[in-house]
Amino acid sequence: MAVSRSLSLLLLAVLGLAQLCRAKTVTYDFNVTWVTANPDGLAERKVVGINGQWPLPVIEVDKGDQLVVNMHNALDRSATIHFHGMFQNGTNGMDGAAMVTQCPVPPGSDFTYNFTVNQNGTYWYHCHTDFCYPDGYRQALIVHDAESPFVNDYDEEMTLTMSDWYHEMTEDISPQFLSVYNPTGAEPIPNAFLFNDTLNSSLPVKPNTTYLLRLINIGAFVAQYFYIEDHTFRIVEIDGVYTEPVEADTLYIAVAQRYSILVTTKNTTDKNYPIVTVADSVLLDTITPDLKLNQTNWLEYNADVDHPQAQMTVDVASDLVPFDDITLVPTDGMPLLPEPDLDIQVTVQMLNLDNGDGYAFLDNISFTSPKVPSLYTVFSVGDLATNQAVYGEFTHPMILEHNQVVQIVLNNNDTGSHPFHLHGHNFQLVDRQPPYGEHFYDYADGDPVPYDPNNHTAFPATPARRDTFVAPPQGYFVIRFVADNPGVWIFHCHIDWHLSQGLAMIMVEAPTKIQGANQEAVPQQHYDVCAAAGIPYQGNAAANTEDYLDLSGQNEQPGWLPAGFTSRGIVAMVFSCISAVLGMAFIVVYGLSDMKFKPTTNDSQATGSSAPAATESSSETAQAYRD
Ligand SMILES: *[C@@H]1O[C@H](CO)[C@@H](O)[C@H](O)[C@H]1NC(C)=O
Ligand SMILES: *[C@@H]1O[C@H](CO)[C@@H](O)[C@H](O)[C@H]1NC(C)=O
Ligand SMILES: *[C@@H]1O[C@H](CO)[C@@H](O)[C@H](O)[C@H]1NC(C)=O
Ligand SMILES: *[C@@H]1O[C@H](CO)[C@@H](O)[C@H](O)[C@H]1NC(C)=O
Ligand SMILES: *[C@@H]1O[C@H](CO)[C@@H](O)[C@H](O)[C@H]1NC(C)=O
Ligand SMILES: *[C@@H]1O[C@H](CO)[C@@H](O)[C@H](O)[C@H]1NC(C)=O
Ligand SMILES: *[C@@H]1O[C@H](CO)[C@@H](O)[C@H](O)[C@H]1NC(C)=O
Ligand SMILES: *[C@@H]1O[C@H](CO)[C@@H](O)[C@H](O)[C@H]1NC(C)=O
Ligand SMILES: *[C@@H]1O[C@H](CO)[C@@H](O)[C@H](O)[C@H]1NC(C)=O
Ligand SMILES: *[C@@H]1O[C@H](CO)[C@@H](O)[C@H](O)[C@H]1NC(C)=O
Ligand SMILES: *[C@@H]1O[C@H](CO)[C@@H](O)[C@H](O)[C@H]1NC(C)=O
Ligand SMILES: *[C@@H]1O[C@H](CO)[C@@H](O)[C@H](O)[C@H]1NC(C)=O
Ligand SMILES: [Cu+2]
Repeated sequence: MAVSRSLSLLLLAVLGLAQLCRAKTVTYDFNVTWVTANPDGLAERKVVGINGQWPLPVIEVDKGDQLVVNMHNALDRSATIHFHGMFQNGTNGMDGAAMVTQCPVPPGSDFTYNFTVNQNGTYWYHCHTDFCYPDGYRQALIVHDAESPFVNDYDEEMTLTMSDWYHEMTEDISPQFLSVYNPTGAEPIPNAFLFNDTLNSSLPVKPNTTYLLRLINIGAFVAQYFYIEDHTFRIVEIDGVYTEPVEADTLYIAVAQRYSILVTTKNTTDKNYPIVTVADSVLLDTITPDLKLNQTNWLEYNADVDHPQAQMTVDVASDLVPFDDITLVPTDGMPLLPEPDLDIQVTVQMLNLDNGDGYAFLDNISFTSPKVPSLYTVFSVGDLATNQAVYGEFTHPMILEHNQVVQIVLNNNDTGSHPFHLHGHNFQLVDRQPPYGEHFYDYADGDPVPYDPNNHTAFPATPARRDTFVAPPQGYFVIRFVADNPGVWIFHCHIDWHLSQGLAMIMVEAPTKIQGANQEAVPQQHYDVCAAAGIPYQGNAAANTEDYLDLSGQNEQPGWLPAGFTSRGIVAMVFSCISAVLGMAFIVVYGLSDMKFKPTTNDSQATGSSAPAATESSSETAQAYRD
């Protein structure tokens, strides 16, 4: 017994060593500057380039590699990089979430990301400061795996992104979005939808050949349907989790989600087939007349024959029934986690606060960045790191104990759908109502339907796992994960507009364990960046380094509307009626109410991504660090 045990340990050690020997360091030097691009052929604009290029480079590594990205910020605004879906196990400080795990990197500063990639599959990277990645700072990150369960089932692979696209800079859009002029919080309408950062692409394919397509929605807002005319495919991976292959014909890919599919081409080369993406127009408050919602690209079997436009059905919304991701089964067979040790229940709401702007809430908290990145608060406060209070009320912190089974029940009291992402983990998809498909909008009218622990559908025995999951309009989802990754992880809606409205909270996972390896993995350079940005990196959420339980001066969300104005419905109704008839009459409404005006010259949202001055203490500047 003892002998065989030590033998197997030895074997494990040897295998581990072999793995280590194969692992290499992959280094990227990213000089981040403005460049110009015109990906839709409709408008040239400034975009965030890397080393003078846009589209940005795809990061490619093998499992086990050490990935080093040396970022030099040559923009005139702050930036970071989040490696979406990477667990950052032991390197929480490399997660890239501004004011959660690092300071936003100010113009002129350098920041090195350095971590081990212990995962497989399809990921992406993007800027994670306010209003940053819609300007083009996002691209695929691929972890190649020579031993994937389907490695022998395909001949070639392709990486394909899709995204919404704006012609205006986010710094020009955002002040109008978060404004008293937009009380309903209507999201900015994109100008185009890109396919792999361009349009009208022909992807040359060989007949009778199987392709692995890695599909990634790197957009900031709009989900997209995806299908290929006259072709089915097999789903083999979602968000870095291998799944038992399942045949499907239509996907719904929310922002931040990834699907790997195997497509086998036909034996004949007489036709080209449209690859069709259709933007989910249900998310759009208005559809501008010249916005092209559906795009045709081609599986090109023969460059010399016709490239037909997609044969669109009449009513896309009801005719496209996407595959339900909750039904997938991971190849590793991980069973349903047991009943949770910690059950977090939160409700999504969209409400107006007393500055007239629309905010997003989990329960009654609209995430507001702390004065000190929460990870650095963990490092600062010693034993008090396990005390929720030190992180401030407005980061909405949850303290998770090491290896707890955690369940999040997310009830969505909003009529829109929200793709939620948890950093540092993937999670089991335990329940969602209504499911993807023809009933997805069933709860959109009438009262929201919250999760009922005593009356729910049977949970899957081997639940699908992913890192971004869509909450249906006025429905709910239930997810589970094990708190086996010490760190401060933000849980947030991946619609960038909603994140900026505060649709986020933080999980402070095993705080006393964060204070070991994770602390050592933060190099001095990261604190130097804070100093350069003028952001404190010690103390509690209020930057108090004397009394960690004294949160006075913390960043706060704006005040509640006075009684009688507490419902978004009333405000929206008043505004839409009055502004339609009288235009500027909203001023009268505000004049009559107790609402406060935010000085427009000091609209912190507009400066959300520029060089911060975090030592100021008003709730206005709090907005600047929302992330
Ligand atoms: C970054 O690129 C800009 C513009 O090309 C250049 O002026 C600058 O010297 C570069 N900086 C670094 C550190 O490479
Ligand atoms: C794509 O094709 C459409 C219609 O065929 C055309 O109007 C448009 O200019 C093309 N755009 C680009 C960027 O090639
Ligand atoms: C990256 O981290 C590894 C492990 O901590 C370390 O050995 C290496 O020197 C670091 N590389 C850089 C460029 O910081
Ligand atoms: C990566 O893929 C290999 C081969 O399929 C598998 O053995 C390994 O467990 C995977 N790693 C992770 C972290 O999922
Ligand atoms: C999609 O764009 C990326 C980045 O430009 C490129 O590396 C990749 O090859 C493109 N995919 C296809 C199928 O052309
Ligand atoms: C398709 O490929 C398979 C092997 O990959 C081969 O056996 C078959 O003959 C091919 N069929 C055609 C029509 O080329
Ligand atoms: C191509 O031909 C092979 C046999 O030659 C057949 O097995 C396969 O199903 C055909 N593929 C398609 C897409 O028709
Ligand atoms: C495709 O989009 C255009 C607008 O971009 C719209 O006119 C057309 O009806 C759409 N087709 C379908 C079937 O939705
Ligand atoms: C949210 O509600 C809780 C419980 O009612 C209360 O203690 C807390 O102060 C509220 N927070 C805000 C921001 O209103
Ligand atoms: C959400 O909606 C449910 C059902 O209408 C209601 O009972 C609950 O109070 C609402 N929650 C919040 C936070 O508004
Ligand atoms: C249980 O849930 C179903 C589906 O939402 C609902 O139709 C039914 O009325 C519920 N039953 C009870 C006892 O609440
Ligand atoms: C993190 O690493 C620990 C120890 O190596 C391991 O037990 C845990 O499962 C890992 N967690 C994740 C999310 O990778
Ligand atoms: Cu959202």
